[in-house]
Amino acid sequence: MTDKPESAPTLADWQAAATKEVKGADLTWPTPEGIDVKPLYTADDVTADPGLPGFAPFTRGVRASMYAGRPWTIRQYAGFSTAEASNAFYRRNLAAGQKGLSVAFDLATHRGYDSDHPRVTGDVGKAGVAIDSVEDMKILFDGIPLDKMSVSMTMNGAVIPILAFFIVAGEEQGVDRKLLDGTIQNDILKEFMVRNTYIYPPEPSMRIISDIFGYTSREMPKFNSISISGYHMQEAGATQLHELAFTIADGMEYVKYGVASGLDIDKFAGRLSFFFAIGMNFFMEIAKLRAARVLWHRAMTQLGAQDERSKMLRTHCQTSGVSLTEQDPYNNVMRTTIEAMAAMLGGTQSLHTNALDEAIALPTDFSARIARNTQIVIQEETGMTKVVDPLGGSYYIESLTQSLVDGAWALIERIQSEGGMAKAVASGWPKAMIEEAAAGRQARVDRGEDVIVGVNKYKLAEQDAIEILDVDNVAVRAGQIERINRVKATRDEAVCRAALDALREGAKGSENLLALAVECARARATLGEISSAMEDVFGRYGTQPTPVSGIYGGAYEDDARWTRLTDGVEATERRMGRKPRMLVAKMGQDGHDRGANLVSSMFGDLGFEIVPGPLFQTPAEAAALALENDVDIVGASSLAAGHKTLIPELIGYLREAGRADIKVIAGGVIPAQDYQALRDAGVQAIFGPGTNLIQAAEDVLKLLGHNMAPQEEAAE
Ligand code: MLC
Ligand code: 5AD
Repeated sequence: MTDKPESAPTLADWQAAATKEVKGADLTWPTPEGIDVKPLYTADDVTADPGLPGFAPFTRGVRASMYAGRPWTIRQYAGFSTAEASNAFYRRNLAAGQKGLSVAFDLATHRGYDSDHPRVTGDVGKAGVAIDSVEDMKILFDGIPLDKMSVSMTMNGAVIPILAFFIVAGEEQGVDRKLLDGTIQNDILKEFMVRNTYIYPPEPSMRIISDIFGYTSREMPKFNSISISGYHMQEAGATQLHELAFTIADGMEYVKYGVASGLDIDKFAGRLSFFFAIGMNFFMEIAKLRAARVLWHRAMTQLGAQDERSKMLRTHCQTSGVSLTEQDPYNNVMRTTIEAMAAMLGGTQSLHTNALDEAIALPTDFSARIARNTQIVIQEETGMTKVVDPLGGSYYIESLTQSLVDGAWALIERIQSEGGMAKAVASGWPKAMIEEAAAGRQARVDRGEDVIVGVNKYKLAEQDAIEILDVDNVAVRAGQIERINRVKATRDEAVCRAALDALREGAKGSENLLALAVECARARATLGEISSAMEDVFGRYGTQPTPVSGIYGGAYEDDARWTRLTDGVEATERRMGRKPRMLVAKMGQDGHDRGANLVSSMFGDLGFEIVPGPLFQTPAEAAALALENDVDIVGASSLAAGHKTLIPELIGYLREAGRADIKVIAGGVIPAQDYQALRDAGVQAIFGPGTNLIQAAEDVLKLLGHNMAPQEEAAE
């Protein structure tokens, strides 16, 4: 028996029926990836058989049994304050059902500075845990057996000292290096593109990665030597297609470097791992993970890998931070649930689900519990893990997977033809592509074309206050400095000096830097000392931001709200006798520059003269830049919790120089609880996450003394 009518309707019949229902409207959805998503997919859209899970090219997953055999690892990224506080947090989380660890280090550590360094006063213990020596690392894993627990460490800049501390902490726990299980992020190319916690210039940074591949493939066979990350690209505004293509191209570059340094591809490629963001475009994200596996298999075959394990893309995923909102934050629980489901339906190996207070501060015990339980509920209450790749064979999913494979491969081929990803990163075009996509997205949100519930639609009249985590950075720093001094006072100085000298010499030559750093870690050299021994030879890298222009303004062509602002800027210019001038300042070790770049682009498009401040300035340096350029306003962008220390200091320097007239405004991840303290310090306007830039520009013009015309008049 069949339920099909005698004469089955054709696609043309469906088209006619649908067209009639919507009165001829075009239902095609042009996505930011440049894929025209149709309202219906059928067997005609599926061009390739996805094969079987556990077999090449792994479209349907890297394991034959996938979650039916073993669910993905619930691996929550966490770290704050001291090693003691983070260790206690990890233990509570493991007892409550978390399965793997993932360490978030503070920005001082990322950038190779000890907690006593004058450049990092605002950063110690803030965005992650402060680690200065192997003694801190031992406390971090106290009571956590490193041969049993797999540990991911998100470290890229100071990767050599951190991995050395980890190895020695294991050693002093009595764990054989061969049994150390985990992952080090170690992905520097995306740091130069989007995340910005690099220390050394690109060439020596790439050497460090090859040295880590060499050391871990010999000494730590269970350890994943890299986590090639697209996550931060999507966070910076990249489309899923860009995230996919650039990440695979990054992976290919690392493999080429490893091979060029003399390693056998199949000796290290099986321990390369990946990391993707999972945002709100549900089906696109599922297809992205499937496409990533196909692409990596193809890329590794092309690069000459023989072993199937070398061609198998294993990945961690994290739900998208940038998709979450400060406004009506409980909505973030739903967003994260949807994203977590996309990650599992895409076949991730490991997952972090963000906490509902993501856009405001680091997770509390409460918000971490809800985030963790989101995964546990999916794993243990829904039956979703019982079937491997349950969306395999969906016409839409298979077609979307193929579109992403084709689109990304075209981009990858372009990158290869231009000499590979390191060259592309140096030339800057991938970063520019990401920033253009970010500006386009921001304009769509500000115009209400892309809906964000609670931000540009269904807004609450009043926000409920929620409890947030606040780290007493002054106390953490004082405690760290005390421990650094104790370590230095009790170590054998001659042994320590000799180990650091050997590392410095090794940096000049070709000896394995990780092996040399392990000796330094054993001798109780600090992270700052190990980093600067290499910095003596490699130097420290810095760049100038280059904001894109025309994208944000372009989206507003002929828009009355925009014209009203440009009129305002012109009037201000006439009044001041020159264009209004704004320094967009980034202080401290916070490298999140999406917001700062967006503000620079947008105000630049409006007709401001923008001074784009370099990353990592001290308040004194930012003040000097403001004075030198005689700016009217300083916009300080802060996303790593340093605002309460850094911005008041900046204002202090401006006042000292007799320039209290320079207006200071602040933007970024700033909790409402801190607004009053900043205002008391002299901050004249604060723009939190989800700020509409059109509104922000209006406020800035008012601050500069411009009387905005009422909206209605200007719109005529
Ligand atoms: C898995 N296994 C199975 C199986 N599934 N065995 C039999 N049947 C099945 N169905 C085996 C695997 O082969 C493996 O053993 C072991 O179980 C563990 O499984 P896994 O799938 O490898 O998971 P895991 O150990 O969790 O490793 C996942 C990973 C890894 C490979 C993606 O690299 C990882 O954990 N990455 C996490 C990265 C991370 O947390 N990053 C945070 C970034 S935050 P074997 O022996 O084969 O290994 C960030 C934010 C910021 O960056 O900017 O600060
Ligand atoms: N603890 C928990 N999550 C963190 N993130 C960053 N630092 C921490 C931390 N210390 C998460 C946030 C952010 C992403 C990059 O990682 O979700 O958006």
